[in-house]
Amino acid sequence: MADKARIGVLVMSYGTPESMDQIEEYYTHIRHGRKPSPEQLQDLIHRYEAIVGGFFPLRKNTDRQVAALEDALNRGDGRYTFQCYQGLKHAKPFVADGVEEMAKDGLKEAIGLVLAPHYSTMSVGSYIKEARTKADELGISMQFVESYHLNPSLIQALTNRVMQEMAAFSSEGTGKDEVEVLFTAHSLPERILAMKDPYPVQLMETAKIVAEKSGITRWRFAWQSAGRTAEPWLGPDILDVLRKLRHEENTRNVLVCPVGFVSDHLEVLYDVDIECQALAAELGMNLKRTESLNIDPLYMEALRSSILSVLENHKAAAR
Ligand code: FEC
Repeated sequence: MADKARIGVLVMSYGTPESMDQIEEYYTHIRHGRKPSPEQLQDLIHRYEAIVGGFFPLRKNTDRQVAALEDALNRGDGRYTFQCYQGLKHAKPFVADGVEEMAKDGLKEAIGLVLAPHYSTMSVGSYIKEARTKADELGISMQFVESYHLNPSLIQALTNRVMQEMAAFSSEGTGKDEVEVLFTAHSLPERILAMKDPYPVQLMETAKIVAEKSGITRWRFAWQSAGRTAEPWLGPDILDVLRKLRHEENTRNVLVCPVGFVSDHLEVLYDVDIECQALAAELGMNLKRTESLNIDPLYMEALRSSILSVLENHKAAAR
C-alpha cells in the first residue's frame, strides 16, 4: 500500500510573552521595532500582572488548540497524515520558524491557517504573506485558509455560548428582551475602510447569523482593544457603547460575545473581564461574557473542515 501523504499544517496565532521580562521585546515587535515609552510599557505590564498569575494564558491555550487540531485532523479517513506546526506573529516560534521546521522535517506540501476567523490585510493577510514568502524560498507548496467566519461548526459553537449565557440571565429572572448582546472584535485603524478590507463585513456576517440562530433580536456590534496610536480606529468602542446603553437607553443587562477572538488572553481577560466589568459595575449594569472557544470540539471541527476543504480544492484543481 502506498504511503499516506504527509501534510504540514502551519497554525498561526498572535503570540504572547513567556515571562514578564519579555514584555518589552514583545511590545517592541508589535510596534514594528519602535520601543514603547516607559509609561506605555508600565501600562502593559500592569495589564499582564492583572491577568497572568504566573503564566501567560494565550501560550498555553494556543499549545492546546494546536495539539487538539492535530488530533482531530488525524482522526480523518486515513488518506493523509497531518503534522501541525506553530507560527506566531509576535513571539517565538515566529511564522517563518514554523515553515522552516516543516522544511527540516522534509514536508513538501502544507496548509496554513490563522486561528483568527476573520480576514484583514492587517492581520491574517500579513501572517499569510510571511508564511508564503518563506514557503516559496524553501520549496514547500503551501495553500491557505483565508477566513472561516461562516463555517457552520464555528457558528454553532458561538450560538451555543450565547444561548448558555442567555439561560444564565434567565435563571436570574432576566428575560431575553432585557439583555443587549454586544458582539465584539479587535478594532483596527479606520484606514482599512478605504482599502475595502473585508474585516468589518465578515465580522458583521458572523454576528448576524449567530444572533439569528440564537433567536436574539436585541444586539449590536462594538469594537474593543483599539491600539494606543494617534490615528483614528474603528468605532464605536465598547466602553462608549456601555455608557450609551445605560445613560441613553436605560439598559442594565449586557452580554459580551467577543466573536473576533478564539481564546482566553489579554484582550478578553483584561479588556472585557476587568476593564468593561469595572465600568459596568460603576454604571450599575449586569455584564456577562460568553466563554472563549479554546478547545471546544466544535471549534476544532471548524478548523479541521476548513483545512480539508482547502486541501481537497487544491487537489481537485491539480488533477
Ligand atoms: O494575550 C496576549 O498576550 C496577547 C493578546 C492579543 C491578541 C491580539 C489580537 C489582535 N491584535 C490585532 C491588532 C493589533 C494592532 C495593534 C495591536 C496592539 C496590541 C498590543 C497588545 C496586543 N495587541 Fe493586538 N492582540 C493582543 C495584544 N494589536 C499587548 C500593544 C499594546 C496595546 O495597544 O494594547 C497596534 C500595533 C501598533 O501599535 O502599530 C493593529 C488584531 C488581532 C486579532 C487577530 C489576530 O489574532 O491576529 C487584528 C490576541
